[in-house]
Amino acid sequence: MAEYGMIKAETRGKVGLITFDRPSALNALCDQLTTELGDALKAFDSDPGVGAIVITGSEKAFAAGADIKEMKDRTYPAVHFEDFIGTKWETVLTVKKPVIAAVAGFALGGGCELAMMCDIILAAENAKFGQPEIKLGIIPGAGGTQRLIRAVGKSKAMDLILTGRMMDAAEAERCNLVTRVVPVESLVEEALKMGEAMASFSLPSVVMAKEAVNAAYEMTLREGVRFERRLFHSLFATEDQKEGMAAFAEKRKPAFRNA
Ligand code: CO8
Repeated sequence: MAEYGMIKAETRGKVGLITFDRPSALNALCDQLTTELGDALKAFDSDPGVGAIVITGSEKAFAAGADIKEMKDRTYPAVHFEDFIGTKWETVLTVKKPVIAAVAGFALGGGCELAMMCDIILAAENAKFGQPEIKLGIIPGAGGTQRLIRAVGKSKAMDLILTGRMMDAAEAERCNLVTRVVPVESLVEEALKMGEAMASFSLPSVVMAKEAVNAAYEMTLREGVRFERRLFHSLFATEDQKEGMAAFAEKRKPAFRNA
């Protein structure tokens, strides 16, 4: 695994674990950190030994947003022509394997948006989510206005985006932003367990299940069901479908080969 300066990337069993390591700035997402995150995600996605990926920060902060000090002097023409927050910030959306955000502490602005780009958010009891951009004279720029409303509905999204307030883990669980809340000290272990469970199944089915669920964001119900049906049918062309069903009939554990 490559060495990075602002993140750590390691494999734990069949799970790729990426840990933000920029404590001096509460893991603010500067250019270097974002580049390293993208590189590590691509490396894990193409590693046949990895079946799922966990992204986490420290106990104090998942990520306190885009780096304000790096952004503050940028001009309109510069951000426009560079396409600031362009595709590089969204590499996580191109990953085929499941990506779990394990969030403790602050997940603010771009940090909250990054967590929402992941497939699942698992929160520690001390997690705090928010889109405080309004306090800086800007608005969310990495999908916050679009993904938050889909996750929590209009009133809550407007409340968070227009007041810039933070919501705690209990509120985030009540409004379905996160799948569940766990103690801070077991956050990473629980996320790895979740990833390991996913990685134990046939990769083609895991990848297609993720793709089908994500398609629901962008399709009508009729198109989405049609898309799901096509993927479902295609899995009957895999060896793992034969193995999974034979193993059930023979009352044994399946030995998936990702084929
Ligand atoms: N950028 C740069 N530095 C930061 C950031 C940040 N977002 N957040 C914290 N830091 C730095 C602080 O400046 C401080 O550095 P120093 O010690 O050198 O002064 C250090 O981290 C510790 O921070 P605090 O002393 O402020 O710690 P506190 O515990 O008192 O407060 C808070 C924690 C409440 C999280 C506070 O730091 C804060 O409000 N941070 C800013 C949060 C914010 O506004 N985030 C949104 C940024 S804008 C954005 O994300 C736009 C999205 C664009 C898309 C991104 C795509 C992924």
